[in-house]
Formats: sequence, structure tokens, C-alpha cells
Amino acid sequence: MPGISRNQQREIEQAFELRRQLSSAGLTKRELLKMGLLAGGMAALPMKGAFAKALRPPVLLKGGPSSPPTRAFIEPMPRFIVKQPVASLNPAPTVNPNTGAGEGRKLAHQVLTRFPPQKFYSVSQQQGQVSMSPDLPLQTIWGFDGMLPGPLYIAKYGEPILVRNFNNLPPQNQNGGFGLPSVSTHLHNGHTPSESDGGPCFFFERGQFYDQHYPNVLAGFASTHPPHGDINESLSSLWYHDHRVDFTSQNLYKGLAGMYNLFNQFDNGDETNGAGFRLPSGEFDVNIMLNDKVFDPNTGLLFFDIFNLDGILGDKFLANGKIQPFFQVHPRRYRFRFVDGGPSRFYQMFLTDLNNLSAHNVFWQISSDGNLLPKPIQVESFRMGVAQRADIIIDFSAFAGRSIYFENRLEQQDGRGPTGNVLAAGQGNLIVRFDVVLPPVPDNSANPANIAKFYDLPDTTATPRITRTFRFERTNGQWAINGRFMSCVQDPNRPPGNFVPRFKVQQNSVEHWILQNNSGGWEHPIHIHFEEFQILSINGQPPTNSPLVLTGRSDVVRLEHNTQVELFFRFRDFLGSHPLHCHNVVHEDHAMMLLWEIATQGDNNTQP
Ligand SMILES: [Cu+2]
Repeated sequence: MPGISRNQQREIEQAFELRRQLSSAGLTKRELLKMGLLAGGMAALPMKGAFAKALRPPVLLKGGPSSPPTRAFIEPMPRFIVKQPVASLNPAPTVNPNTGAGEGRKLAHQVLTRFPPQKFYSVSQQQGQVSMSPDLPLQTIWGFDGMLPGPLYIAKYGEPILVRNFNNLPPQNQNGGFGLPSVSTHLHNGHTPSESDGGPCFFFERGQFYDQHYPNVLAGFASTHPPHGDINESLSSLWYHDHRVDFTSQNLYKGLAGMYNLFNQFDNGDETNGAGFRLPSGEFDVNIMLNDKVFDPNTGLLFFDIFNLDGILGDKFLANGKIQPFFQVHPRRYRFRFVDGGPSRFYQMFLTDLNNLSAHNVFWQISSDGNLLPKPIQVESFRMGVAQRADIIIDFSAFAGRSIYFENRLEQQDGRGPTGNVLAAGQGNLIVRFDVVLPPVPDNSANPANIAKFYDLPDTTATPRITRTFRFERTNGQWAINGRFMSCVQDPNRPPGNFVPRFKVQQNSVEHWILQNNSGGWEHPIHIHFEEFQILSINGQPPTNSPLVLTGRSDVVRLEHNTQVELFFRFRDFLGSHPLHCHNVVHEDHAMMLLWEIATQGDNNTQP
């Protein structure tokens, strides 16, 4: 390990060992907090001696080098494996939870009969072994079908599906130090009824299954735009991941995530079809999940630091489960669907030519999270917080015969958030190397410069029924919203699966939500489930469209230092509970999240 002394190296190794022993004791973060091991963060602990020193290795906590060295760009980036449907499920799915057969669902499906599934899927959450680098040992992960990343669902509007999700994870005492074999699978911002959304409280246990019904229906179908919904609210690139309350960060880090591409008649997955947008399709439509991870310097095994409440930064950068892969491409246009798979890092991605560092290599951004922008914008970079997606189009014909890198140039030194500095070309994290070495092939996709419009932005002038304010803040070393922490509390007056919400939204109403970060030290990528928002103002000013502040529809807003944003929402079509939370999954688990509920009658709580 270069740049550190033998003593520092030994401290790091001791710290990993101690943390591993404490982690495998199976304590939750809250139990550790009660024991005083987490109070106020490690730095505040009044500990002395070798134990304290080892628990607070300076190099590790500064996010410096910890993992063993790995060679870069010696393995290809894997493509996602497309999930295939099954002919039928046995037993057949039922509206009410089939608890007798082992289903862990508590609430009935709201629209299973209205939108009967046309395809059925069966997926198993289980342990698997994967190679993240030839320079590291095989890693034991938890993945959908045992894979990292999990499979890619190809879905279409108007084609409802049902996914039967099995929990086949190993028992808690075989978790390798982190991970809880109790899961809830969230399809991030599908317009999905609450009981299938995979919320934090809808977890199910080992040996159980859970049927998730994805109607793949446009928002507004039962309200503003009957009967088919608003085409302007079409979604494209979604991802799914574990959302188990208090354990999302461990389970996600362990590998429980995948992607879900949703098509319609315009974004139709066929670049030769002139009725659509003619976006690059087939082998030229590539999903990329980004993660950063830490590996134990002694064993080379994946390491999760349950003592870190700021947010975990890895010193190894993975794309589709491989550390710094290369990807061979043809000299033509490609669509890339990026997701920041966390756990805590923000990215600003540039195309870097290491032989010409001063070049401004432009490409096209076409989406903000799951939403196509009103039209493509030409950019030199794009920024993402955890859970955010960005669809971009790169024309590699300009780079034929050369290699060019995806480089993250956003400086971030700890889990609190980026410093705001954008590093010079070549000084950031090189993540994927594109080798433009494959032969020329036809390109039937549209030149983004000639795409005048994807969709219109829905109107945001309707008067809100209520404006609510949410403060995101640090409280006693943990993370709170309006001074309170997340917990799943069963409503004693309603059937099982109904949790006490912090507030009730009136179905089909308009609300304005003000999100406040009064801190100069932290940034939070805030995600609200179920409906997308538009930003009405940032610090009182209407936003101006730029690559860093896209004014289109989104489902995650990066709440930067000392920032207040006002968001426009319409909550439609379904009833039930959903969370609002920080998607730095360490903050989320600890416990910057709340549950709200769409109900027939809303409340008037302006600071829930
Ligand atoms: Cu946060």
C-alpha cells in the first residue's frame, strides 16, 4: 500500500479486524449506538489505548487508501443479464396475501385484476460468488439470482408484470459480517401501488416470498389523464434495490440491486422504427451500475464499516460489478443508462482522453433520473447522487481507434458529501475505459442534435392543497427529518401492514414540499417514492436549466449545502404508504426517513 507507513498499515489492519469481530457479533447500529460505540461518531469517543486507536485509523476514516492494489482495465465490463419470464407461477398469484403458501406480503393488491399481469417472473435473492477483480479473491455477495448486479427487466407500458421474489438468503450468523437476511425490494419510482413498491416496512423473511405487481401504467390513469395516464410522465430507466428498514446500506452494499428498463411507443427500443425517438437500441443500449467499495487489506474481501455514520466511500470503483473494467465499442452512437448504486458517493462524470487532457469531450444527456428531458442537451459532464440515473448518448465515431475514459472528477473526501471542487482532467477516478476498436457498423439512431422534443413538462401552476416543510438535519450523531427518526410502527387500529404515517396526503391533490438543508457540512440526495417532482425554486429563485440543475422531472434531489428547494407534486391513482428519505443509504438507515401515506382525506400538517 503506497504512501503510508508500516505503523499506519498495522493500525488499518487492526481496525479492520476489530470492526469485523464487532460486526459479526450481529448487533444492529442502534444497539451499538446504545452501547456508546457510535455516539456522536467515532471521533467523539472518549476511548484510549490501542483499541481506540485501531477503531479510529486516521487513514481509513479519511477515505484514503485501504484496499489492496488492483490492476485497472484488464477485464471487460459485463453487460446486464436480461431476466426471462416464466410460463406460470405455482401457486398462482392471489389478490390477498397467500400466507399459507409462505407469502410475506401483508396487504392486498390494489389493481391486480384491473391490470392483469401479462408476464410472470420468479427471482431468488441468494448468496453468490463473484469476481470483482482478478487481483482479489472471489467475493461472497447477496444478489438477485445470486448475481451482481442483479438481472435487467425489460418492461413496457401497457404490459403489466408480476415478479415473485424469494428470500433464499443464508441465516444471519452466516452473513460474513454484514447484511440482514430480511428484505424488501423497491422498484425505484415505478408508478407502483404501495403494497408492491417495496417500502422499508414491507420486509419479508428467509423462506418467504413476496409477489410484486408492476402495472407499468402511466401516472394519471385514474385521475388527471384517464384512462391511460399522461404520456409526458413516461419513465425510462429505473433500478431496483433492497430497502429493508435499518439495513438497506448493508444489504445494498452486499449486492441486492439491479435495473429495469421501461419502454413505450416512442422510447421503443428500436432505433430503426421511425415512429419513435430512434434512440440507440439493442446492443447499443447499455446499462451501467456504479458502485464504490472497500476491501479488507488483509484478506481482500469486501468490507462494510458499520461504525461509519457519515457515509461510506470506497477506494475501488466498480461498473457492473467489476473494478475499473474496459468496454469495447463500435464507432457509432450508444445509449448508456447510468445509476449511482451508492452507498454514499456523488459523481460528476466526464469523458477524458488521457492523451489530450485539455480536450472538451461533449456528449448528450437525455434524461434526469427515470425521465427523458424535454429534449437532449449537449454536456461535458453530468452529476449524480446515490440512486440517481442519467441516460446519455455518446457518439464514438469521433474517437475511432482510440480509448477514452469515463472519469469521475467530483472531489469527495468523506461520506458527508462532495467538497464542490471539480478536479482537473486525469486527476479524478477513472472508472470505465472505452476502447473504440470494433469495426464500423450501421447506425440507425437519430442524431440527438436533431431531436426537437421528447415530452412536454406537465403544468405546475395548479394551486397546492398544502405546502409542507422538511428539515434534514443531524441530531445526536444520527440523521433526522424535522427532528425525528424513522421507525415502522404498526397502526393499532388497522390491519397488519398499515403503519403509522407522519402525515397524510390527499389522493389526487397537488402539494408543494420544501426541503431544507441548513448545514454547510452535509449533502443529502433526497428521494421521494411514487411520483416525480419538478423543482419550483432553489433558495427562493426559479431554477435555471443547466447540466447540474436539470429543471425537468426527477425523483431524487441533491440537497446541497445551505440549500432550500421547493418541489411540485401531484399524488395520484393509488392509496397507501411511501417513504421520503435520504438516499445516502447510511443516512437512510440511521434514520433519515419518514413514512407518509396517500389517503382519501389528507391532513393539514405543514411540518410533519
Ligand atoms: Cu443524507
